[in-house]
Amino acid sequence: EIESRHRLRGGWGGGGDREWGRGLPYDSALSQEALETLAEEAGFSGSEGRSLAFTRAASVLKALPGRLSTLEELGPLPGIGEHSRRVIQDVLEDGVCAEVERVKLSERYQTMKLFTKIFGVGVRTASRWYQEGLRTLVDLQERGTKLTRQQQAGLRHYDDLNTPVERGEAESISRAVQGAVQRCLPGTSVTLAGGFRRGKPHGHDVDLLLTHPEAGREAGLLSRVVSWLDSQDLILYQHSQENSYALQEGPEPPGGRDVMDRFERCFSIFRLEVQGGPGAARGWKAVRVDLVVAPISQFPFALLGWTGSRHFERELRRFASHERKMVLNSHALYDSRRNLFLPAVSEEEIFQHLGLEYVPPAQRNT
Ligand code: DGT
Ligand code: MG
Repeated sequence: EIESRHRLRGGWGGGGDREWGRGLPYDSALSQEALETLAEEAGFSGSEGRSLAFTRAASVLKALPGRLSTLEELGPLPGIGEHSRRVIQDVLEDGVCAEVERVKLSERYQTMKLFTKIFGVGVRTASRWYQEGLRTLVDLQERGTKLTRQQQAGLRHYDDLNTPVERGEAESISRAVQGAVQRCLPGTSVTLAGGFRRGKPHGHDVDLLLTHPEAGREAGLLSRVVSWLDSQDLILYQHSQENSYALQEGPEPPGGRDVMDRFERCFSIFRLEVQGGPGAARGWKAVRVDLVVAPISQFPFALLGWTGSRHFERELRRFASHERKMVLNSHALYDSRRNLFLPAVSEEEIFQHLGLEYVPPAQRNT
């Protein structure tokens, strides 16, 4: 069930964050898209390393100021390997890269993309279905494919869940959750994290962090909140996971890739009333919402970890471990040289511990 969290996202239509971003020069946006397609394809083939290399190269392009018109301008940029350079060169010279076009047209890539966009379906499941000869969403239904409850919900709400969530919609869901927590445990705060906190106007889901200023009071909160929301017909699907984090266990081993954190958490699909947009005719739209409960002492780490972007988190954790011999995750920061946890009451303090200047959320997009 956790598979879908780990899957690669090309963003809406493969363009990543481009459409809302910083007015990228046309050429470099095309190269970026090409590299993201190859990253996605590598992920579909289970080549995580190759996938990460293409993702990094795309991120380097994204961070470049100004227009890119020749490959030489790139110079010896770290993070852009031989293969990626070739792709960029093709795009600069011909407007397209033949390898990327072949990938985009391949039946396997298209099918993998279709299936991994189902909530609850990851690369492994999609790949198995492909090998079994399944090609369309109708195939899944007609051939009686065994689906988990999560995948059934994902299939039922496929179109809605693959329609971007607008900021206004995220805020409205945040308010509904705010209302619910005030009933269940007054004083609880609800924070909109993820891409919306970084200033994106739309996203694929709504990430909400819950915490209470008095340590321990948050215990048992999530199930009460979810029950109440459910009783208001606001929830179409949900499954929860208990908190399994214990500081005494010590830090996770460094270098553990993009591991799930261990907060108490609810993966859900909300039923959001809408006036316009794709769901207007029926008056509502399905929206993916993650509710995460963090104890107050871990909140700054959770906030930093859940604000993203994924790439920013990966690089920050890598910096912590390689340059500072510290282990950073969404629960804590651990100094391996001194064998101690470094507490923090704010994100600013975490950056201070790392010896870095504070990076505000809006600058964490690459
Ligand atoms: P979006 O929703 O596609 O517009 O983009 P984001 O940036 O909101 O991405 P999302 O919702 O997948 O995740 C938000 C951040 O939270 C991202 O930096 C990674 C982090 N995150 C998501 N799921 C998990 C998880 O299971 N464990 C940990 N540690 N972090 C997670
Ligand atoms: Mg999100």
